[in-house]
Amino acid sequence: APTAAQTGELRFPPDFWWGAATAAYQIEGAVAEDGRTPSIWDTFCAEPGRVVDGQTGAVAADHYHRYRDDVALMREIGLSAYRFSVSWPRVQPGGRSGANPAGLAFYDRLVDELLGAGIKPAATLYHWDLPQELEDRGGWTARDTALRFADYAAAVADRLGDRVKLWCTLNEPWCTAFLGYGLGVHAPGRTSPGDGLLATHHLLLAHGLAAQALRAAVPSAQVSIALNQGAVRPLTDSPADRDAARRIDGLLNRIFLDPIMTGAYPADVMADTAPVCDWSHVRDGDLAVIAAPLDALGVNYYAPDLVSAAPSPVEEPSPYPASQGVAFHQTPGPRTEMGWTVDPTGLREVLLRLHATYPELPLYVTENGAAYDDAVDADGRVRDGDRIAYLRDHMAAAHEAMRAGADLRGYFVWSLLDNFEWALGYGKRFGLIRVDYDTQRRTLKDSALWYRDVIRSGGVAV
Ligand code: PNW
Repeated sequence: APTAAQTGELRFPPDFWWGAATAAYQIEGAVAEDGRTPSIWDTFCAEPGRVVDGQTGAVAADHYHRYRDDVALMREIGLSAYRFSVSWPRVQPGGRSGANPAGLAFYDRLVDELLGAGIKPAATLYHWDLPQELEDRGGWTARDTALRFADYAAAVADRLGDRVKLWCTLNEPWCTAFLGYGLGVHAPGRTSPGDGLLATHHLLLAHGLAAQALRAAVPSAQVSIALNQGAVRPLTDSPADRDAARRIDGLLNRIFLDPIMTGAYPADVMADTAPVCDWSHVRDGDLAVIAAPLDALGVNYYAPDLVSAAPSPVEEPSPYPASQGVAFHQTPGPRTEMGWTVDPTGLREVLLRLHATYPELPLYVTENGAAYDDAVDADGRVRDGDRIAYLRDHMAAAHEAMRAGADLRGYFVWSLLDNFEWALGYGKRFGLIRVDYDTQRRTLKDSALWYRDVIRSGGVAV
């Protein structure tokens, strides 16, 4: 038989977590069932012009009713872990009342179903569905929202903490703060760069308080946060372009990572954003809460960024506060349906930088994947070779980072199922499993069958 080297097979550790990820609002549907109240995404979707074709998550992939079938499909693929998110307004209607037993019961059933299938549950507490009532009181620009989040985290930990193997407090606070409050293309659709920075701090405070609540409820809880971490590259080597890259790196990566890991905001980012934010909302003691030790860091990686200094102030609205001096460019290379350039070297770069900066920090890739315009062939198969190539090349990049020392424990494909891709609606399909939204029929794409073989063999053929 050929050796691993001859066939070009990259071996992963036997205890490596092979996962897939989803988020509540993107797959569950059942938005008015069992006591759930509206979230900011229900509100946002109802506003004309916010989401492509006025689509909403009201039904989505109907996972709330089909979770048993979906877990059976996960088992067929052979997943060792599944990352889902808990819907705050399902578990704590309005975000302020007591816990809703019927809402918690859904996640209780899901977790048991996963364990019965031999799949480790990884739970995200906030994947963007803030209870609307809390938004009406200021949302993430209000400090109180962070305190409410800690109560909610405690309720979830009380019910699921004996079985959840990994917690993610927040998913991609960059998106919530800068797409939701700064640029306004995500819920709640506010357009104030200063609000984006207020939201950043209150999200981080919520993370720190929730970490405390999780550990108080379950001393052995494994606590992480899923951050967008990207490679930000300068267009040229000029000092001006390099400074533009420093600025965007600060607002994408370091503004979230540094307070958590070191207990301080990056001084350059505070100076850069002074025109839109005086930072007086940061109170004594907050940073100590935010810097509670992490058990692992989750990295969500899709594509690199390419930036330069702009010759004149850029007028096009940007998610990045106070960055009118920065121009964004398309990284050369093939792109996915999202328009995002396929560049696995960025993932290796991100993992190696994290390893170099925080050598002891265990890492998970909590999201990585691609949207493609999958066709269903006459024989019912979805031949998504482009997705297989994307996943294979990113797994190979992750493997390189591991060989260079990064302590990567697992990898979650975004996403298990085709789902509601936020403001872009159902047109962008990220799933390993195709969903026919007319019939709710599921079909394993070729990528799912390929992933099954990767998991079975514990290696990726390149
Ligand atoms: C992430 N950007 O969102 C989310 O965690 C998922 O819910 C989502 O479906 C997935 O990636 C694909 O979009 C992002 O503008 C949204 O750079 C926007 C950006 C990045 C990630």
